Amino acid sequence: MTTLSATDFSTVLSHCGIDLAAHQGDDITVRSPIDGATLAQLAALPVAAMPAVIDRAAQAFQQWRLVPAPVRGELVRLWGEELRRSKADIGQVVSREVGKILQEGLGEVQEGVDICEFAVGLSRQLHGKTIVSERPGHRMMEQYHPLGPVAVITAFNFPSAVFAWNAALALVCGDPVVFKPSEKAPLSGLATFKALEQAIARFGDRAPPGLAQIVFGHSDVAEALVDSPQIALVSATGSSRMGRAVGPKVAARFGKRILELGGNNAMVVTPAADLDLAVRAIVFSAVGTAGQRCTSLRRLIVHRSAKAALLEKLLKAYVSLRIGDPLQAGTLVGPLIDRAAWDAMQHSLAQAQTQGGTVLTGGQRVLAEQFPHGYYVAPAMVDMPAQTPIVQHETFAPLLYVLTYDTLEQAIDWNNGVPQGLSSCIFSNDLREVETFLGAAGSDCGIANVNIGPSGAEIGGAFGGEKETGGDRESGSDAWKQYMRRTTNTINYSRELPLAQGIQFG
Ligand code: UN1
Repeated sequence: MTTLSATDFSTVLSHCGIDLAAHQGDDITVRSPIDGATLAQLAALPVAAMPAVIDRAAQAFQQWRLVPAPVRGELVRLWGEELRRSKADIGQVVSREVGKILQEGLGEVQEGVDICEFAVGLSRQLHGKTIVSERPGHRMMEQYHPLGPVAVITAFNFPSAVFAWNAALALVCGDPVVFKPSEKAPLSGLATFKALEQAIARFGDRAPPGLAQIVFGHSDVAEALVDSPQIALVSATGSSRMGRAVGPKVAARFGKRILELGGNNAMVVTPAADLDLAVRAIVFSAVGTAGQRCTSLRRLIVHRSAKAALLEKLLKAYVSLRIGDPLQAGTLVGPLIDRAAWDAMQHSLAQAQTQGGTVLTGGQRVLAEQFPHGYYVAPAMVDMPAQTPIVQHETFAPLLYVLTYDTLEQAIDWNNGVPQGLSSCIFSNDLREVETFLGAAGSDCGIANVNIGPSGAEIGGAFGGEKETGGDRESGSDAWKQYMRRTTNTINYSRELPLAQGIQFG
């Protein structure tokens, strides 16, 4: 039995402003990974409808770019208010639809609130620089202007927050948004979008029609966005395989892109680590969200001298994990998103064993009697003799590989020796080890942490990674610049026309 009946769920949806009848259709079946129950049957937008959607966004851009940025910020402030108000409901939808525990569902909505607040502040800080000119009577400066419509294509695992990261920044930067949520999690996306619609309604006619649109559909709908020259920026989150298809298409039309792709995140545990702290961080980052964050911990690189003590503590923690209904208080590990995820995990486990690995714990399906259509799994840990091909592959499941190192150099080589470059961390209280890991010859990832795990980043920092992770950044810091176009202006207030580089002409 799950804690949320079908009637309760439809009440939660209606609190979020969702009327399923308005989206009814036969194209997309939304199932809860908790028990396999059908949550909704939705209509997909036919691809032939996409030009009109994109035109509407382009029309909206003509007006929205002229609204002063702090006024645009006011809309995002209202969105943040709506998200705060609906936090409990949207959090439930996320939990029910993608199976993450309620705490994490709520945390995800909070991430949306946080980015809205960040974006409101930003709306008064879209600064360019003033630059000295080499010519007398001249001044240089740069300005940031709105870019154009932004397409936001998201994955199932952060169906609310990743839309909010992108849309909050896009909107204050002066860009309309077209949102294509994952087919596996359209309701969480819709709930988050409805909060934005609510904010737009309160904001009134200062918001042009078509400022924010949501499209349900299959890959052809996403492709229409990717291929359209009217879409100035494509922000896509998903697998490296997806990014390999999207990246070149956007590049071929000289569009901008933000790609947030696969991660294969490691933790280095040195002899100078606080092991109890490390254990807590490992458990949260390896089994939280059932290992289905792009920042989940996948590789534990531990010093030979610390290994036995660390594994002893860790195995104890693993066996006491509460696996089950993510809506039940006390559960720490919910189900995998679907059967395909379970199959992929089994395949990787088999490969790991063929490649010399020893399963230390977990890997088996659990609760199959209670939830015949839910794929619950005991989080697995596999001791590996080296960084074999399967270890270099991202498996989206709670599957942690353990590697044993002797020198810090070897540990850093392993940390960097995978195609992905999203997140990483070191557990050590030794300043030399820590700074080496953070330095130029240290971790090559977009995120490198000390004494915290690789997942659960705050919105204030730029989020993203190198290599097959895509190379781009979203969320905090100066990621907003990607949602704007920069112009460099040189202004001559003299009566002469000196040329740069001292050129004499005529
Ligand atoms: C993702 O998994 O796509 O850092 C995003 C984290 C979250 C975001 C993850 N704040 O784990």
